[in-house]
Order: sequence, then C-alpha cells, then structure tokens
Amino acid sequence: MRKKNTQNINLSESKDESRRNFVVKSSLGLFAGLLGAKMVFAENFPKDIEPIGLEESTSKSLMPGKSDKLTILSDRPWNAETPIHLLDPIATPTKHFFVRNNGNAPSNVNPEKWKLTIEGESASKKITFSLKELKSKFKHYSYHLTIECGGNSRAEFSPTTEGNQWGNGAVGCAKWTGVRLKDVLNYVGVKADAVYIGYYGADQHLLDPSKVVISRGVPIKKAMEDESLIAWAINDENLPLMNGYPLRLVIGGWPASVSGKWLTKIKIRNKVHDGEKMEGKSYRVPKYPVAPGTKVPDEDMEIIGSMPVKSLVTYPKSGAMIGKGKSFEVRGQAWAGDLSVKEVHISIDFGVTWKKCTLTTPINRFAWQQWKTRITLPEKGYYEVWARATDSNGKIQPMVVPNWNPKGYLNNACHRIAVKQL
Ligand SMILES: Nc1nc2c(c(=O)[nH]1)N[C@H]1C(S)=C(S)[C@@H](COP(=O)(O)O)O[C@H]1N2
Ligand SMILES: [Mo]
Repeated sequence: MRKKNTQNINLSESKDESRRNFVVKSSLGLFAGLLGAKMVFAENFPKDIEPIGLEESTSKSLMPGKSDKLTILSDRPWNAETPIHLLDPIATPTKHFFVRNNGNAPSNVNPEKWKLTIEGESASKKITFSLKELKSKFKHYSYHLTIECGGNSRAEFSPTTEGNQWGNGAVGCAKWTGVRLKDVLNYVGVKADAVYIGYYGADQHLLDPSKVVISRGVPIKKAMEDESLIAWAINDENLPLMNGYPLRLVIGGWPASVSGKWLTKIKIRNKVHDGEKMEGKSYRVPKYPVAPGTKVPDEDMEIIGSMPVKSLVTYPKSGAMIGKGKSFEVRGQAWAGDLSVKEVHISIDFGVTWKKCTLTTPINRFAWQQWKTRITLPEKGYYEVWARATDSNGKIQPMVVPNWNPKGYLNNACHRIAVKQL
C-alpha cells in the first residue's frame, strides 16, 4: 500500500489515519484507560466517532508513551514507524521513535526487581546484577546511536517479501544512556575463546509462552566497541515500555534486531550465537546476488552486519506547496552503519544533475549526520527531491531497489519527496 509512498503521500496518509482509527475503535473497552475514567453510557457511544477526552494531551495512541502520530503497521504485536518528516530533529524524539516488536512486551515491569544475568560458555563466571547495581558499579555513558530495522523500506521490494511492510520510517537516532556492554562483560570475565554475545529479553511469544521471541547477538568485537550500550534511558528519559523498558542493548549501525529490549540475560558464546532468529532466513541475506523471487538455500545465506549507507529527506514534508520563486531549505539525515557519510547530493530533475549539500560530522560514531541545502525551483509544476548519500568508502546509495532477498532486508534505495511549486 505504501509502494509509491512519495507520489501518493496524501492518499497514503489518509489510509494510515483510518487504520489508526480502526485500531482505536476495535478496542472500545480501552477507552476507560485512555480517558482515565469509566465512560458512563459507553454502550450508547456511536461507533464512528471518538471521545473528546478530558485534557488536550489525551493521545489516541494505545502504546504507552508513544505518539498517536506514528504509523501503525500492526497491533498484535505492536509495530509502528515514524512518518519521515518527524525524523527531522537531530535526536529522534522518544515518543516518535519507531517500535518493532516480535512478541508481547512484558506486563507489570518492576524496575526494583529487574535482573540482568551474564553467563555463557565463554564467561569466566555467572553474575546477576540488579538495575541498581548496574547503575552504581559502572560508569555511565551517553551516545547518539542510529538503529534501523533490517527490514526498513521492505515495502518497495518486488515481488513482495513476507514480514511487516515497512515504509522508510523504521529508523531513528537518539541519545541513549547506560553502561558500556564491554565494562560489564569484562567485569564478569571474557574468556579468550569468546566469539559472540547473545541476548535474551522478557517479552512473550504471541502464541506459545514457552518459546523465546527473539534472541540475537553480535560478534564479540562489535560488542566490545565503546559505543555498545546496556541502556536505561533515551533522550534523558526512561525507555518507553515499547522501546524496552527498563533495560535494553543499543548497538548502533547494525540491524536494530541486535539491540535486545527488556534485557534479562546476555550469554558470552564460544561460537556464533544460535538463538531465535539467528538462523534460516531471519536477518540473513544471500551471499551472492539473486534474481527477484529466487528460493535461496539456507546454507547460502549470511548474517547481516553493518547496515548500508542511506539517507532521508525530512524537510520539507512530502507534498509541500512552494510559493512562486521562493527559495527554501531542503534537509535530512544520512547514516552508513559502522562507517560515516562522506557526501550527500540532491537532485530535482530526476537524477540528471546533482547538487552537493552541506553535511554535519556525526556527534559520535554510529550517529546519523544532518545534511542541508537551499534550492529554488525553476518554474511552476511538480518536482521530486531525490537524496543520495555516499559512505566513507565511496559507496553510493542506489536509485532503484537493490539486491532483492527472500526476507526483504537492506533496501537502501534513494528516498524521494514530492513538492509542487505554485
Ligand atoms: N526482546 C526483544 N528485543 C528486540 C525485539 C523484540 O521483538 N524483542 N525486536 C528487535 C527488532 S527486530 C528491532 S528493529 C528493534 C526495534 O527497537 P525499537 O522498537 O526500540 O525501535 O528491537 C529489537 N529488539
Ligand atoms: Mo527489526
């Protein structure tokens, strides 16, 4: 439905709106929670309107701490992406940070009782920390880290692949605060044969409570980077429940699936972690390019590491009407996994000519960079602004959807917005 998201921006937005309203209305019972009071005569309340609410800030969002402006892809489990123009601030606001859940978030989280255990074949001992111990034993660090779902922009793949049909908004870069994963691992003791870490979280499988929802990890080298965090805060606030409250991993530059939420356990492994969604087609892509639609044997798939170079146009909002002859700023974000972004160019003539933009240096490694420029459109009419980033190794974003793969990962095709000069 969002395949042609730039051209049909108004259309697709109204669909998102009705989808959200549908979610709200299918849950009339929840109005009591939203209103903070019992709705007397609720049985008489018309199905096609919404209660006004008692205070202006009453959000229509059913996800605690999240904005009703997110585009909801599913509500069982909750999956919601950020509309691109809301990714304009250098730090993605907490309430606008995307949500990608594979199961149900834990209920009744008690931070006083929360425990994190470090163990595994390559751990010298097994140690369990309370949240308080983690916070008092280790130095606190804050980093701006970009995390992007491996399946971001999946909706553009043809043939369609299974999984959430993400537009381009399953990405964000926020200020995360916590302790260094490496400080905690070193405190416990990392044996010389350590290869990988694997996380476990407290979320629950949708169908079978005895099953692990997701348990992924990263090579020990990535785990030991200064910026790999065990975090309890985003933008100096507690993590929202949907983003992993009270504790999560944040590992910038890699598919966000390695940033385990509701973190309860980390295993230091003497082999590649073999937890849920590490094998088969999950978060893995073919080792060689395949024709769209190809069935690829599992042994020809490899685990996704650093994410590819990508950029977004966050201002103006797609669909903007520009006054005659007005010059206006165009800007956005760009990131490149473990690398940095060297250049961003934009085109207003469908890629025939490109204009170099100014680009900030990242606040720290694995943080996205802001680019901007000013343009004037030559005459009245319809235009698209295309943005194209180049990483520090010289790799450039493709104009068309690259490397079809069975689960639709790693689409870093150029983002486009539509503007009209009046
Ligand atoms: N425990 C747990 N951790 C998880 C997930 C999950 O479902 N359960 N989803 C992963 C995936 S696929 C992504 S893209 C990110 C999303 O993080 P966010 O919801 O805070 O944006 O969390 C990752 N960590
Ligand atoms: Mo993801």
